Amino acid sequence: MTMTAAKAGTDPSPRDPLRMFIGGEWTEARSGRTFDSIDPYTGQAWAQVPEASAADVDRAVSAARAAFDEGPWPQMAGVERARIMRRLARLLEENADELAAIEVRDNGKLLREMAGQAALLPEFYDYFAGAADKIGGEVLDSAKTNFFVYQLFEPVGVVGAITAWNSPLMLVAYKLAPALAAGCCFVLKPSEHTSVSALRFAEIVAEAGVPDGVFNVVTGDGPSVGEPLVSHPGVDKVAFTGSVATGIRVAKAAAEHLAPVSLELGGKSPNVVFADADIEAAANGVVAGIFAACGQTCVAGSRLLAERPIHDELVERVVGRAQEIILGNPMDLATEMGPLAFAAQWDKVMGYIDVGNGEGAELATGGCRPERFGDGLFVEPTVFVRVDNSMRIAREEIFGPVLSVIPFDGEAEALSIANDSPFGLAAGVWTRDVQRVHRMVPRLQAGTVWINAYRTINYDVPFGGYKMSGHGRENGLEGLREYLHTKSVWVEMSGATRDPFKLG
Ligand code: TXE
Repeated sequence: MTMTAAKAGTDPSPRDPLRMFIGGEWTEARSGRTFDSIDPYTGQAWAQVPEASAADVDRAVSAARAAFDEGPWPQMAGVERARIMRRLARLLEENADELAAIEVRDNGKLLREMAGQAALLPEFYDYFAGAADKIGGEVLDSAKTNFFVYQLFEPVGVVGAITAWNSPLMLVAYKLAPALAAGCCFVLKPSEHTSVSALRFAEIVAEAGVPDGVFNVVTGDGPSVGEPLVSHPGVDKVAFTGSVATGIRVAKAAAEHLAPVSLELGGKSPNVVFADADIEAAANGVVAGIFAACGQTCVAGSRLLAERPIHDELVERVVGRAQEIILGNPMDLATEMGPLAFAAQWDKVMGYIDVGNGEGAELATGGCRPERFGDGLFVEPTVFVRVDNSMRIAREEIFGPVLSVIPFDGEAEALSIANDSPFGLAAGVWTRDVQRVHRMVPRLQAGTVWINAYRTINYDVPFGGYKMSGHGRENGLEGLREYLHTKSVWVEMSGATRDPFKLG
């Protein structure tokens, strides 16, 4: 055991420096070095995490490679893999409170949000366990009738996964649950801001009976650990969640050895409210879209497109609710917004507030660090009005509690503004007009569209982006296909000799 984390309701701080999990063993970094994980609410270091290097990555990939090439996992009957995954799901249920508390310490998100996520984790493993014994293959009705042709779906091999800090274990589940079901082996590099939950999670994976080497965790930063992982020739597939700039670097590095990459990147998602919408529900959805999780979510509804007849009333409601948001200790269940996750993130968000003011947008509320938290990493819920879609605060991902409100007239203009973005992750549409809904949905350039709702995601529904928001899909059966190769098999049945110089 690497850490002695306390149970629910008590302090989850590990007492000793943590160790990584490689090939079924707990190990320090080769260098012996560690780095601090900082609790963003207290500003204090609360855990020491191994600072890995390329040598540790190589150990982890070799362990995963050996587990894949020689180990039982890919050859095991799907039903047996499913049994182990369900054991993992039950253990995750038992440890949900503790995992939630660890995540709050690591990234400062609300306990009420992280407790919900921790409660959902087992369902990812249950859902994909249900698919593990149904992967099989398919007989093809080929026009080449002298052949019996079928296709097999096989695990892609060793997965190198890199995740972000905003929903740490959930982003792992998006990747690991389908990868395990497919029979893949896995090396995870969690964000350097939130490594602790991944290490505690590894203990639970081992306890569930996942064979040694199938799941490995290496910790450290992007350049020294992430880059060697995605560049490693022993990695067959890369799965990444993070920023666009890093996603592009990751895709280039993986391209050097032609590993396929799935990328779940940023967004600047429009929340489009028409004059005929239920305005109370819409205002609530707008608040959920941008102030939940302090706006630190890839699907944040950071652009509010408001139809002119209801623009002022909607802004008034959203601003009113924003001013009532309870800021405070993320562990307190009454709190609605905690601190941002780390100091650089706070600097970035405050920088964008300066940009918005400089660009001529009008600050309707917020824009400051609330005084009562001293130099804590808090940002007031912020709403800019009179935003033009060409402004930087309407085009760039801020990843904080900053809403840009843009007025529009009619459906055509709504669509044109909504799609005028480098991103295409999600969109919300608020209207009572069912015909409008069906006109809008096919025209919106986004991987997820919510109608009269916002920020709902589930393990059984594919999730991913258009344009600079990335490619590939996570969750649902489409998420499973990311971890499978297709092998076509031709069995000659006639026994005839064919012309060796003719195709087919
Ligand atoms: O992201 P990075 P950061 C956006 C958001 C945020 C900004 C910075 O706008 O403000 O990114 O966050 C690893 N090779 N999003 O710095 O750099 C890194 O160690 C391989 C939005 O955390 O993308 C971490 O594990 N890996 C996004 C992961 O990549 C590398 C969620 C993400 O880090 C690497 C997160 C490299 N060269 C950030 N460099 C969303 N939309 O959900 C870094 N990493």
